[in-house]
Amino acid sequence: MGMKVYGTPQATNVARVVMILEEVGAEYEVVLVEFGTELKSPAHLARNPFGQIPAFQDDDFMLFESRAISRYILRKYKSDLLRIDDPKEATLVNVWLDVEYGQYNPPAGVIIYNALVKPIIGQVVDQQAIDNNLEKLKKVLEVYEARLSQCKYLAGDFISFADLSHFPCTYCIMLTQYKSVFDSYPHVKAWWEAIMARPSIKRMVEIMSA
Ligand code: GS8
Repeated sequence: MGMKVYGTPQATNVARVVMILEEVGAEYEVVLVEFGTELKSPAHLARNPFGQIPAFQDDDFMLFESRAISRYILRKYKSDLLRIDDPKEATLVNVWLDVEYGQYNPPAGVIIYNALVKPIIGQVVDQQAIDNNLEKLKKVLEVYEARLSQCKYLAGDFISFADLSHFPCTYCIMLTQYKSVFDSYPHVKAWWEAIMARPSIKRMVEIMSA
C-alpha cells in the first residue's frame, strides 16, 4: 500500500506534505478530507486527534503535523534536503524550520486567512488583523533579508527543507494584493524565485490551482 495524505492540497499544511512527496518522487494518494464537520468526525479524529489536516499514513504508520511528516518522508527517501550527514548543517536546517513555524507562519497565516479564505467562505475580513500582521511579517522579512544577503538560502549556500517549507504560505500571500510586501526585500525576492524555479514546486503550483 502506498503513502496516503488526508486533506486537500489547497490547504497550506497539506500542501507542505504533498510538496515533499513530489520532491522525492514518491508514489502517493491524496484522500480528500474537506474543511468542515468531516474534520471532527471520529474517523478523522482517529487520524489526527486535533481534528485538523493533514493526516498521513504509510502502511500501518500514522502521523500528523506537516513538518514532522515531511521530515519522515525525507529521511525515508534519504533526501539531502535535511543535510543529515553534517550535524551543523542539519541543525541550521532545524533552526530555520523553527523560524518558519514560529515567526513566519503565524503572521502569514492570519493574512492568508483574512485576505484569501474569508472572502471565499463569506466571512467579514478583519483589515486591522491584516495590517497588524503585515507589520509583524515585515519585521521577519527584515531578518530574512539580512540572512539572505549572507548566504543564498536560509540554512547556508544549499537549498533545504527549511526553504521549501516556506512555499505554501508564501505562494498563498503571492495570490493576494499584499504580495507587494516582498518588493522591499531584494534578496528575499531572489530566494523566492529560486524556490519557484524548482520542478517539484512547479508541479505544486499546478496541483494547488487545480
Ligand atoms: C497545523 C495543521 C492545521 O492548522 C500542521 O500540520 O502543520 N501544525 C499543524 N491545519 C489546518 C488546515 S491547513 O492550514 C486545519 O486543519 N484547520 C481546520 C481546523 O483547525 O479546524
